[in-house]
Amino acid sequence: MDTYDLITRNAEEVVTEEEVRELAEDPDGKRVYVGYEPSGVLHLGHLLTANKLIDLQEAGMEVVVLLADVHAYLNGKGTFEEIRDTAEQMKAQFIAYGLDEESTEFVYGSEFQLDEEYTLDLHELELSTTLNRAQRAMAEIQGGETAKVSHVVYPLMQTLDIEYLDLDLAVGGLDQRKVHMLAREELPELGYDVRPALHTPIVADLTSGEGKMSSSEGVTISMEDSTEDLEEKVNSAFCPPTRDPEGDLENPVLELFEYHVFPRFDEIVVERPEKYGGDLTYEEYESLAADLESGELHPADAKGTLATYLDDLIAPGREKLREIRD
Ligand code: IYR
Repeated sequence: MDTYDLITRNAEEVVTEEEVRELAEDPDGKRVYVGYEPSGVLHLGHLLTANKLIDLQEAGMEVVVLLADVHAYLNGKGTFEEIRDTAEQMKAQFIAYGLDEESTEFVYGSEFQLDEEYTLDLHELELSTTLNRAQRAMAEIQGGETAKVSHVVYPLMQTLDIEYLDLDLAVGGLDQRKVHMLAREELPELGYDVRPALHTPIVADLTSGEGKMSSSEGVTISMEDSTEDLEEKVNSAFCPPTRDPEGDLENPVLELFEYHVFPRFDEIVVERPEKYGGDLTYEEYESLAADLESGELHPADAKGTLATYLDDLIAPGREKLREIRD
């Protein structure tokens, strides 16, 4: 795969293609990051951006994972001490999942976000950004409750992180896009460079195929799930034959194959008894999707296979969590 394709595969949005093409010409040592509000247990949402980081590591880039403790605090996720604790667990699970321990830089937000220079830049951004703009940037991240002052400070700090971590590229789920757009507008106002961004898709809710899969609503798959939990969840997933059934619905089973399984395995084997046609082997997502649509692949076989591969991906992190908790 060519470097640009590797960098951008499975990205829902590239801002801007031209800037990312330029990066792809000389990716070695370029710095890229994702920031996460620390959470004790990783779920598929975290793993989707982690897959992108693994692609970028493979492309030769330097990966920074921001353990956004101050952001989590501003978003009401607990006391500083609790947040720090969960951040350590999060880091251990990312490494178990496959981020390279040697070359990945894990940084706590509080290591630089409380410095004087950062704080003064933050105040400058507070002066130049309207309340309305900051609230809009935050709306999708914060998920609905009444905005506190902390909720408008949050996106401004996320803007500054891109400069203070000396990054060449910002990565996040589509829910981060408005913050990255704000950053592209505001950083030059402070005399800093504009950076490109890549946004990963948001996977639909497993059982309904609507909206987004999230830990706060509906069903998500996490490092805490046992093999049986996982099978049960995947077996009850919505799985029509096509990718875009109708209206705003999605096929979450196909989405999970595309964004979670195919990027991490060279081939996928669907095991079937001879009397049902024997095993099927796929090297790319498109062939599996085509077989599901034509009826060659039965949804029940697709789900069983999905559960097996997801279980493989989750097993090392699940093991790590057990170790930490014991
Ligand atoms: N807003 C993210 C967390 C976060 C991301 C980045 I990139 C930062 O620089 C800081 C925080 C979330 O929704 O989890």
